[in-house]
Amino acid sequence: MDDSRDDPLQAVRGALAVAWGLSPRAQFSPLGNGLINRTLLMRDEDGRQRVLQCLNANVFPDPAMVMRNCRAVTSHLGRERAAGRYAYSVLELVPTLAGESALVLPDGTWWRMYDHVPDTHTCDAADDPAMTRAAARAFAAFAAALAGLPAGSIGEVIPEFHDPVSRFRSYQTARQADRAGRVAECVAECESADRFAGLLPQWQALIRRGLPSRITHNDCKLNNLLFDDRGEATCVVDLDTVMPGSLLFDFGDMARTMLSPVPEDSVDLAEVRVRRDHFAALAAGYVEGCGNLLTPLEREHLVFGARLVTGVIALRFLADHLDGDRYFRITHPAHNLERARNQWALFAALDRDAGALQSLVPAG
Ligand code: GN1
Ligand code: MG
Repeated sequence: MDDSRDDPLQAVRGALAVAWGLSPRAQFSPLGNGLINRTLLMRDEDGRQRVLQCLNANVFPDPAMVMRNCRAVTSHLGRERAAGRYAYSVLELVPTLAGESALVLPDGTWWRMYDHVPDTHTCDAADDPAMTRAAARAFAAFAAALAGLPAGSIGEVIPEFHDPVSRFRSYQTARQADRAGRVAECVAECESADRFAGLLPQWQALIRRGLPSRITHNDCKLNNLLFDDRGEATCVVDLDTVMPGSLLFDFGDMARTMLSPVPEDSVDLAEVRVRRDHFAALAAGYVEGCGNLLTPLEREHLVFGARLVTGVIALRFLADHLDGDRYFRITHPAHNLERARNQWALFAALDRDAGALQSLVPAG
């Protein structure tokens, strides 16, 4: 971003510089492909690089809770790493000069800074099964390391975030309201949503059978993991949705972003498919990384988790399209519909292959 008059940071640049002791010539450029928060790479004159984020207050109604969770997670993982029990890098929050973990500006926006992990990059689709396996191991190790966090130390930042029943209800509400007048052009996508509802009784049965609630990441997309220049998984990022959840949610988000050869918004639906070699790698890496965390009930339902989460995100993209695009960042008016179509295509492919895929999950 330059210093021109349309600099989108102009209004806040001075306050950020004062809060974190940056030079007036610090440069900011957009970073990553996140759909919710605004993320910038900050380069200061002395060569320092940091990641600056503005929390999306529409999505996170209690930013103070988000920051408490982030502090609890990063300090716990830091201790696990120091004790040799966690092999990955840990994000480090950079406090303001006043010692606060976030800066709250008079306009109500929340800003926070992380150290930049040097020589790393993100990927939107997995090139080869070795990458999928490494990613699964890293996200699994993350959940396993968080198992030691005392219950109650992490708040629920977005209630019912992955809850399929509540997500289906919200989709129905959006369809009924038809705020953007788009329902008529989404008939096929709404039919897919109705088919998804067939999974809900099975989900409810799993809860009754004692599916464990754990501290999970809840946004295990491939691009929430940093890779180093040799292609090794290095650091789990995007900690804002770490909260009580199910391992099936984490496995599901990995599946939906690593099994298909194309990103979640690709319009080339003929390319959307489940790569079995990637599934085998995903399951092997996940079981390996979880160690003895995974119970038989969880292990036996990993493919169910993949179907469930792929369906839930398709519902969320579709509901947002029907609602007039108020939640996810889009680049063009049909973007959320394209994402929904892509994820419904993947959902159908997972449904077709479910039995064969589950048989590829190692015994652990
Ligand atoms: C959002 O912020 P980002 O892009 O990492 C979303 C996830 C979705 C994802 C879809 C808080 O994640 O739940 O799966 O987009 N995060 C939130 O790409 O809603
Ligand atoms: Mg992200």
